[in-house]
Amino acid sequence: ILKKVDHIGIAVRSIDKSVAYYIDTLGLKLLAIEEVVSQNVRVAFIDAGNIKLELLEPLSEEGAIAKFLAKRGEGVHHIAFGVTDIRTRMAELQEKGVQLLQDEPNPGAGGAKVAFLHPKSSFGVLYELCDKSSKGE
Ligand code: CMX
Repeated sequence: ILKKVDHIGIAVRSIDKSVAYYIDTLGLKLLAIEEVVSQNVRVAFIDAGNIKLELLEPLSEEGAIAKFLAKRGEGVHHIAFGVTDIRTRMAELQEKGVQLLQDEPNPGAGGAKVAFLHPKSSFGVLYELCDKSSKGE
């Protein structure tokens, strides 16, 4: 049911400082920068060919990314699977014993609906389900 990785989330202290590495040094293309206030982050999407990279900078000292940076420093934060029909996918995974971090899909970047799988039930990896088909649902 999870066929395609949409993006990889990378926690950074500063998008302004790190984005030049991806654009100027690695030669990748910046797609968009936006604030996702509900997640307390500013994000930059970078085109990495078959997937995107999502740089995540905390908007304040609160929230998941700020906590991650304080505890682990900069680095890979999550892997996001592109899905359709996110509520059905969530229910299927819950039935199989996967611990979800939300009961309802949350608003994510680009108008997507998102939900996260707890790293404790995913062998140490924070996975995201990302549904762009349900924009405006
Ligand atoms: N990847 C893997 N493991 C992680 C992790 C991550 N990104 N973040 C935390 N963990 C682990 C910690 O190492 C810790 O493990 P130990 O108990 O063995 O030390 C455990 O999870 C609990 O971590 P914590 O630091 O105490 O943090 P919290 O429990 O407060 O929160 C998590 C962890 C994953 C539940 C929380 O970050 C969350 O709800 N995340 C989902 C939302 C999110 O990440 N939003 C930001 C992205 C927004 C976007 O993409 O738009």
